Amino acid sequence: MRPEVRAEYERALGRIAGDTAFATRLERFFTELRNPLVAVYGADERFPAQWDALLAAVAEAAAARAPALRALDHEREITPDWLQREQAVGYVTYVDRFAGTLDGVRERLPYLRELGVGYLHLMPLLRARPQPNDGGYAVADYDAVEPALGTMDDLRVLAAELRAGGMALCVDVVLNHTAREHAWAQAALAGDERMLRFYRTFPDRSAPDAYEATLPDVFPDTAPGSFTWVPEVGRWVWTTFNPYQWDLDYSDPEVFVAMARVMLGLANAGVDVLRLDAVPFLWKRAGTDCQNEPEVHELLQAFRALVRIAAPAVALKAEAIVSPRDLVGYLGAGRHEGKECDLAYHNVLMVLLWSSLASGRVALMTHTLRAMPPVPPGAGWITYVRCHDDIGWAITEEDAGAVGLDGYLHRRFLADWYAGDFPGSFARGARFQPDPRTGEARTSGMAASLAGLEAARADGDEAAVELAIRRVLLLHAIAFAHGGLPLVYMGDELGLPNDPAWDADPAQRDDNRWIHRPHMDWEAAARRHDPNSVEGRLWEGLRRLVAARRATRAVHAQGRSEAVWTGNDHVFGLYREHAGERLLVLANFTAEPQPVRAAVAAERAVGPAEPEPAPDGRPLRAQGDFLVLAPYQHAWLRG
Ligand code: OTU
Repeated sequence: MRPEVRAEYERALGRIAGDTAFATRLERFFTELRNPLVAVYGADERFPAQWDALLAAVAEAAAARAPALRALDHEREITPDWLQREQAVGYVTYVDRFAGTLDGVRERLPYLRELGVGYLHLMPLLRARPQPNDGGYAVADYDAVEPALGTMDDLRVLAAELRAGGMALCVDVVLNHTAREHAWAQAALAGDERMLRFYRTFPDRSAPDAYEATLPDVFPDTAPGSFTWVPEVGRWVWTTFNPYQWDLDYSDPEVFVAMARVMLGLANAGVDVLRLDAVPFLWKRAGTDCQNEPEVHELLQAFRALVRIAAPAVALKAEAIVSPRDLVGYLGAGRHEGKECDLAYHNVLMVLLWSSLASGRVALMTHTLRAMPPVPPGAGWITYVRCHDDIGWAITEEDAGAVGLDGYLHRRFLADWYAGDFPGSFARGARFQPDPRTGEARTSGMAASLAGLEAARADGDEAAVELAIRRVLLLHAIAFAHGGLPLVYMGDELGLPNDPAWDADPAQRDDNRWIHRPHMDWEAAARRHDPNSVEGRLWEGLRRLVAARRATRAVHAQGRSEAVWTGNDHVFGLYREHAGERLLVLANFTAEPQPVRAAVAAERAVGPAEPEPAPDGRPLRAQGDFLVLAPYQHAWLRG
């Protein structure tokens, strides 16, 4: 450290004298915190005061950390792969829709334990503006829980109970924007100049027009444009998402420090994983799409370092729904390696799974995954089949072209297929935010409905029901084996269909993502032990996957992961290797039996023995030189 930097470090250290663990972490991560902030704010005269405030906040948070959390800090420092292990399986749900309140969630924990869940992501639960509030993503107060769900104390109690049972808690930090009802925005509306500078605002259309020339529309249908005229301040406010979600201006160092305080507060309430919402949008630059700018990665590195100093048990998860090439950067690429987020959503895998299921072909998935850089050391993916948002068909022209497809036409095919508009489609989803200019659309729908279960049940077609169940399990099997922390979204474990009453609430009517955010159906859950019911078959299928993961060290997120050409365009191959174990998962993406040369397995010295019982529930058939997969079968061959 340079002498003047050392002086800053020693001042921070002095604030929490006697805590040797803190001193070690502060020294270790001091420049990892400082350098990116200097890179972004170094020339800003406001920076020195904010830097001092940040160090004070870090020291204060570290000093206030409860003994149980300090113990966890230590435990995770010596188990840095705690989110990457074969035991890790996550579950995602809305508090109100699952169990009414935070206390209600505590009562439902046995259900989650039975499924094998070790990580619980509760959807936005901080106090939001009144409806509409984008499912809680328009936060009015980061220091309070939404009153209908409980209090900050309830959150602390829940976190402690989860911790005692070995379950990690993930909570959203909506850091790109606040609700216009947040105190900062309210002060700005009342004429506070300093608070107005927390947001990006413009006196006239010249800058907004210039930005919009290269800005894509996130909600082209319901919230076109990225700026909202706010008469109270006589300015255009940057609103990437809805008009009531005001983008914060991270070029103001005080905004960074304010959000750092929010994160440290949640960490000390006992939250284990912070889901950083919409991170690609944090930095804006004229002439670009204002996503994935280099400054975003500097800011994320700084957030990571400050959490590591004050609360090392806590991990950061990036929500960056971007193209394959941009995605890996959020896990820390290049000079940010090992210094950025611990986890990032693998939206590319999600898209490819549904693409393969619609087409019955796996070449695009195999090629795209092979072309992606491996996860940087120490980081891991979040793997999932669907989420609370839409599926945006992020398939590039380049990847499509490499396997002889036209990217645009394939994206349109997928939107048509999953809306149920393509002849022969089994899906019952909906178009989300169709873009009239391009004809493209994203897709909403529950996994079961997209996979054909809703249509099959409506037709009373038992054979089709069986195929649909198999499809849901097939996609989860890849998510469970791929490498990363797999998430199950509430309802998919029971095959819950689209919510038929999703548009009953006028505040939600123009956002059909509510189709796949139903209330938990506890009557359906009660059928989960009936092996003949749909719920029972899905529940058992997922439990077999949890068991197969636990029994297979090769699924570790740090292990080697390679998409394999199987010689059959209908069968996906995924090879994993870790700690001396090998695993080849073969997955048939069609409703017909599909052969694969046994040599594909033999070359990798795996199989034919599967873990018992077979994760798919059906044994793998051998026929001469071939392994023959049953319709939508997934086979786990180990060596
Ligand atoms: C996120 O999604 C949340 O997951 C959404 O539920 C919110 O509406 C939104 O932020 C605003 O808070 O555009 O269509 O690259 O794609 O952040 C969903 C990231 C979104 C964005 C993602 C965003």
